[in-house]
Amino acid sequence: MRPFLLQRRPLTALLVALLISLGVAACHRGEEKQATVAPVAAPALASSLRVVLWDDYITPEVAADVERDLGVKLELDFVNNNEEVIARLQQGEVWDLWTPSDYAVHLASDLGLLAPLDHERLPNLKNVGRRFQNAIYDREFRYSVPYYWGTTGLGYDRQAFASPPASWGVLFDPAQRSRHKGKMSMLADGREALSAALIYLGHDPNTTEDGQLAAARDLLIAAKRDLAAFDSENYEDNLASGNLDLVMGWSGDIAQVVAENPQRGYVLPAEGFMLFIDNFAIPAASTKKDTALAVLNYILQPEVAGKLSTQSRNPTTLPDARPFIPQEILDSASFQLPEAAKFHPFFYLGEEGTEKTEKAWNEVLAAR
Ligand code: N2P
Repeated sequence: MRPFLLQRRPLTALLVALLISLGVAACHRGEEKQATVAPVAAPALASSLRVVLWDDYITPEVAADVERDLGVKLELDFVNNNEEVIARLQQGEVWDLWTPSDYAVHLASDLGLLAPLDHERLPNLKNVGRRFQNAIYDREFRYSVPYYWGTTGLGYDRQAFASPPASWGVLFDPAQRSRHKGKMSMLADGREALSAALIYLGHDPNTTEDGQLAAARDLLIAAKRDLAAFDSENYEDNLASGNLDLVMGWSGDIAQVVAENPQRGYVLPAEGFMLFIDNFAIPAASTKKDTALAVLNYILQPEVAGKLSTQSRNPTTLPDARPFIPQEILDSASFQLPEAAKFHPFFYLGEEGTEKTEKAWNEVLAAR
């Protein structure tokens, strides 16, 4: 616990530097490095690979490219929750590739659920921006490769709000909330939901302090009575269709909705918000690690990463992928962090802290 706390500052510095470097990368779009196009030769690749990932993280189009170029059929399981994948891995489910978030890499590697990555088989690792190299949750890409980053904020229907709902108060202040009773949802994700409540209360979203966690839990229980749902699966559709006025959600997902319909918006709450880094990692139980490495190396090509980033609208960690992303997407909201933005990274909370947050979240889910 202690060494982890001592390491907080470098990550914040890393993220600030990362955000600066993304801007710098935009200025150097012409100076594209020679990309490694050929996938690394891996002996006797398996014919299929089971991948568990967040929605949209690999598109059917890129899966078809992988099958054509490597002869590997990707079986994609979409699970929009780190803790659910960890629980299923612990129960013995076998996947060959997974997209854990920052803190979940640390948690899963501590639990022995991830395989160390053989960098010899990942020559395209060099394409990952240097700013991502020393992430606090996994130094030097030992178990994971950062692939996307994004923010957690609020998607809203412009017709339902006179001005952008730029505060978590829209969910947590009873007077504001009552105006949209039954027309709002929050992510079904303990770390995310508790973080929003903690930020609104003025606390560190990575706190493990009992009183603060209890206050956040109680705030979520009160909000729950007026919510349509805790939902991480269908909220984009509900925002797009007008079923809901407001959804707490992830930047890339909401950007896809906004791109289709200018009557929808995305706003980062003024009190602060979470910034995530999602990664690729190979579960320890995979029996097809060579094939998983070959597929991972394939998607670490700038052109492939550019295609995936364009479709998911999640900013990529590969600076050289930017020339493969349309300028209007590079300029769009989900690729920017406003200068004065108050973002918080997710930290691994240690064994005890993880148990405490899971208990608080289970109490929210069980409450009536
Ligand atoms: C799902 C995006 C999930 C990001 N499309 C969560 N870190």
